[in-house]
Order: sequence, then C-alpha cells, then structure tokens
Amino acid sequence: MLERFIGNPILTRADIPAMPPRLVDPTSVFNPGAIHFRGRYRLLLRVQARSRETFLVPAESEDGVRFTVAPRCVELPGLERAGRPVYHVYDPRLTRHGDECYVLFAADTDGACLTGVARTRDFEEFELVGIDVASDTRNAVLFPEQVNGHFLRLERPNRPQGPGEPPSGDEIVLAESDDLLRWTPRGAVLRGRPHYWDERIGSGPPPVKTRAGWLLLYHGVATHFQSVSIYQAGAALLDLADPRRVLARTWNNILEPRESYELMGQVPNVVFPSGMIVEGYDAEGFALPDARVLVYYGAADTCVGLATSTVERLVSACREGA
Ligand code: M1P
Repeated sequence: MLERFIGNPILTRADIPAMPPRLVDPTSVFNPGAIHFRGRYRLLLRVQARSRETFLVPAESEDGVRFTVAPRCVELPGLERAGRPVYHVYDPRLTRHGDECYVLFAADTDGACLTGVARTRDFEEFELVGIDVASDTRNAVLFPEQVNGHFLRLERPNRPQGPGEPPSGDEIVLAESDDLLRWTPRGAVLRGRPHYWDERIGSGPPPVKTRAGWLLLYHGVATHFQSVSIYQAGAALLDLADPRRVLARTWNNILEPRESYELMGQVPNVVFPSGMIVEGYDAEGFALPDARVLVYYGAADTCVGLATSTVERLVSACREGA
C-alpha cells in the first residue's frame, strides 16, 4: 500500500546544519510539512533542540528523496499576538493557494494548543497571518481550494484524557473561514474507533483532490496497550462538495511502526504522516490516478521517513474498508 523508501530514514539529526547558538547538535527532526513549490520538493522540518525547543527549518530537493537542509530557522515575528507566551511551534502542514504557500502549525501555550497560519512565496521569508486563540486544536490542515466560497480546514480539538495524560482527541472536525483567522466549526468528519488502531486521530497532510473525493491521510493512535500508544497511518475519502461526508475509510492501518527507526526513538512506536506530494494533476486540478504519491512522516519523533504509493492504490485502500 505504502512502500517505505529503501534509503529510509531520509533525514536524521545528522543532516541538520549547526545554527548557533540555539540549534547545535539537535536531538531530532520529524513531522515535516511537504509541498512541490517553485520547481522544488520542499519540506518544512520540525527540529528539536536539546533545550526541547522546536524550530521550523526548510529543506529542498530536486527528486523528493535527497534533501538539502537550509542553515536557517523560520522566523515568525508577531507570535506575541497570541496574547500569551508561545513555547513551541511545530507540526507544520503546507498548502498552496495561488502563488503562496500557507503553513498551518501548532503553537503550545499554557493550557491550550493553538493553531497558527503563516505564508511564504519563497521559503526564505515567512509572514505570520495570525493565530486562532479561540480554540484548543491541533493537527489543522488547510484545503487547497475554497469550497462554496469559503476556506476550509480540518482540525482536531484537544480534549482532556485520563489522569496524568496530555490532552488529545478522537474527532476530526471541519471548520470554515473567510479570512483564515476566525474559524467556525461545521461538524464532525471522522471519529476515533475505540478498541481498534485509530482510537485517537488527527489529520495527516492536507487533503488532495481526486475524482473519487478528497483523499485524506490521517494518524490513528491505539491506546489500549497498557505500556505504550502506537501511532499509525490510515486514509479516508471525503465528499468533494461536503467534506463532512465520509465516502470510504481504510479498515486496516496502511503504515505502522515496524522498522527500528519507527519502533525506537524519542517516542517509540510512532509513524506520523504530515506531508504528501502528488506528482501529477489534470487540467482541472484533480490528482491523476497513476500519479506517484510521496508521503513524508515522522518516525518515533526522531527522524523523517518516506513512503510511496499511487493515488489509485490509496483510493482503493479506502474503498476496501468502506
Ligand atoms: O508523540 C507522537 C505525537 O504526539 C502528538 O500527536 P497528536 O497531535 O495526535 O496528539 C503530537 O505531539 C505529535 O507532534 C507527536 O509526533
């Protein structure tokens, strides 16, 4: 279904140039956003320093496999508009609108995870569009086009879990906006399935438009093993006109931790798909069925893996579980 690249992991901490004083000899690189933009495959990496601060660092490639990491972190002046200290920005997801690339990211603050939006035209300069302080959400992804005249995003509200556990969520919700800043929830899209592989869930990369519907990869977390939670990947097809309607969904996960770099690391047993590049679209913007799909994922919150498939294989996997 999803085939791991034979040279995985494609990026490790050893690939990150030193950026003194705060980012030297980093701990990990994982959960990248991905896009093909201005003629290059591009990643926006989550790099974690030994201080446990996180930084967003661009990388680019001509083939989608061998990446050169820029010796600079993304600067986002204006984060103070959140009105409270922002400790970390992380897990970027990338979506093109016109000639701009939008970055939706998580921002950790006291008591809530907020969703921020930034944009860039060149991956050199990034402008903060704003931070949504109205809701505690993570794993927000922006659709690549407006639907019925509105921007759409999927988000994963954070809710309290068991005692001693961080907030998390078992529901992906559709929200709409006219300015990318104020978002109105429009209803649940996917719910976690208790006792199975995807008890808790969150969107992976932004949805891709196919003739069969919006193709969404998501991560599911099995929490019913006492000693560990297992992060896996699955997929769903959403109705093009009303993405709250789920047309099909994989029954099995389509990628699970199996290799040593997925099983061991900072957080063991994690594959976390966060970037997806489709290599062919038709004139109306639909992904071509036989186009290669490159899925970039965080492995064990430690390094970056790549897995490939095609649009039609992913669509079929959804339908097999429908
Ligand atoms: O440690 C695994 C993942 O845990 C969280 O996932 P979720 O958003 O589903 O709660 C995030 O911290 C994610 O970055 C991390 O990879």
